[in-house]
Amino acid sequence: MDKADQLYKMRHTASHVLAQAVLELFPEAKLAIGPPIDDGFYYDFDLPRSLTPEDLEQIEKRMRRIVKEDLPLVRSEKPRDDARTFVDEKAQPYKVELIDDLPEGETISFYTQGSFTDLCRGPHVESTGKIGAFKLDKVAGAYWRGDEKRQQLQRIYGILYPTQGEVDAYYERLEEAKKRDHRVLGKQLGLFMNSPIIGPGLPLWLPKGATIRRVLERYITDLELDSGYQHVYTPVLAKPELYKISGHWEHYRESMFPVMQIDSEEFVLRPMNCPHHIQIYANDQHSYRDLPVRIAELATQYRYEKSGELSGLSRVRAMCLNDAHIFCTPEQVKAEIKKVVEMVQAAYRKLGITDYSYRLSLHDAKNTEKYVSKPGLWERAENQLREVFADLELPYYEAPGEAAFYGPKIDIQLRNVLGKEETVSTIQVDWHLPEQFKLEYIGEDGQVHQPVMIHRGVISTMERMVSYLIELYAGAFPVWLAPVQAIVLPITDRHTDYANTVATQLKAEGFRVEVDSASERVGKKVAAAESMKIPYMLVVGDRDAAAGNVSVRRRGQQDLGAMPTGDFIQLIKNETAQ
Ligand code: TSB
Ligand code: ZN
Repeated sequence: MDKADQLYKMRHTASHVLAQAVLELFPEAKLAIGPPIDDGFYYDFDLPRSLTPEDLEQIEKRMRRIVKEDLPLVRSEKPRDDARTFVDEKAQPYKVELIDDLPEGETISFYTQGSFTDLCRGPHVESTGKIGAFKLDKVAGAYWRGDEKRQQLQRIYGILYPTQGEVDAYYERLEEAKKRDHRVLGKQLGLFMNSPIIGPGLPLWLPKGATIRRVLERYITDLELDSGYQHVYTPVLAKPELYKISGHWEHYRESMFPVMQIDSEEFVLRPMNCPHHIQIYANDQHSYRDLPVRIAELATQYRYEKSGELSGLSRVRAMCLNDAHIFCTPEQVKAEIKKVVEMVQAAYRKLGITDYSYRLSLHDAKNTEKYVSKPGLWERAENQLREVFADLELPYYEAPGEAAFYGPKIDIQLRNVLGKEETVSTIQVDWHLPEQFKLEYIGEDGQVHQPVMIHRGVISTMERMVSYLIELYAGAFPVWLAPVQAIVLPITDRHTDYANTVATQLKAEGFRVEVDSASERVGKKVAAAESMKIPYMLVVGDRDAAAGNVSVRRRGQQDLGAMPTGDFIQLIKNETAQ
């Protein structure tokens, strides 16, 4: 959302109206910040007690009164000292802190509506009557400045659109989205679980979820083997020294689990696999003739993600990445990246992912804590990626401050069912780690040279990709991915033997098949299979058994009629071969 957008201004003004309403009802409230966001706005408050749903109703009522009053929003500017005194007198310590943090020389502006004034850059709509249609949605906990060590605040969220029709449409979309939410479906379809005694962000894959994962892993491993990758296995622990050399210690430590001591040595869980693959590369001498060396692993890594950010399978603390590190000559970088882009495109075609965008994730020169600083490193690597986009004629957008600490990335961005954008596949150019580890190859000139590294994840983490696919397909996976591809439904107990014969035939052809031999009406079994989103239901009764047939029903009420079992096998083979 652009700041100049009318909708941005409406949502931003609504957050001021919310703050005014809260202050009128709770004069001792301390205000933190209140920005516009996708679908609406929020404001963080420090309040003497927890808000109840009734409070939310009262606050919303009060907001509607302020809207009716149609108060104009008036901008004013104050010198720093006056600004500070002003918010201090109003007993607003969070605002004092915000002013203290503003860089010297910055204009300090306020917006006033009626009796309420807030520190704010703007912009806003002209008056409180022009904020559109809204509804207060919920209250959630939030920390001041997102820092868990600081004050816990209450965040009130509102939904806002220009018209009531759009607000209603938002809630309808939300209802629809909830049905697709991978956390809901993951439970319903028995794909994964969490256990409080194991811990947050550490999901367990159940047999059906593990089947989907295994199919994906086989698919991508085969594709990598065809594309000249070599697969390795490496341990999930290493000594901190490894990460001190790589720079993770300096730039990535906040995302690492703490050190553990064993005997007289220290170890850490790895947050990334690159330094391990580097050790494998460095184990041999390389000539330019061997390059590129492509080292791949379905590698488990551990990251400390804040508990508030964890979500189902899409953001976890233990994850298995479809990782690879390509070691190549500087001349080979662009061609290798293009191959990876093509691999991503091929994988997405196979997975049925069509709605994605390319993000060029760049560094932020001001943030030296997050990024390594070496002369020329960023310009060279970032320009190489821009050239790849130009050569491939791919549309993309740039995102400063989203690079890895060691280099820029091509990130492939997908939206989850709630509209949240997530990075899935990633391709990264790295001139930093090869230098840190003094990697070498002998060039055509007989001299020692330094290779360049490309880090890439095509499927990304199994966790994130599967969370995305569950939502994409609303759990109704294409046949090749479905954990159970067909279920045989005997009409009565009499037909169970024949059902088992059919299942055996299908299993012999490599299909994942179950038999529902419960003593239930077949209608009930069909309903159960539909709710598990199994692609094919094979109903078998007397006539089928006599003729060697199955009566085929496709998920979603399509009756394909009776056919010889062999014909069905051909049908499902054709479908999974694509
Ligand atoms: C590609 N060293 C590189 C690797 O060689 C690397 O780790 N890159 S990464 O940090 O960007 O992570 C790769 C991908 O893992 C991301 O693009 C994202 O899709 C996925 N990912 C990152 N963090 C999480 C998480 N907490 N839960 C699930 N998936 C994650
Ligand atoms: Zn890496």
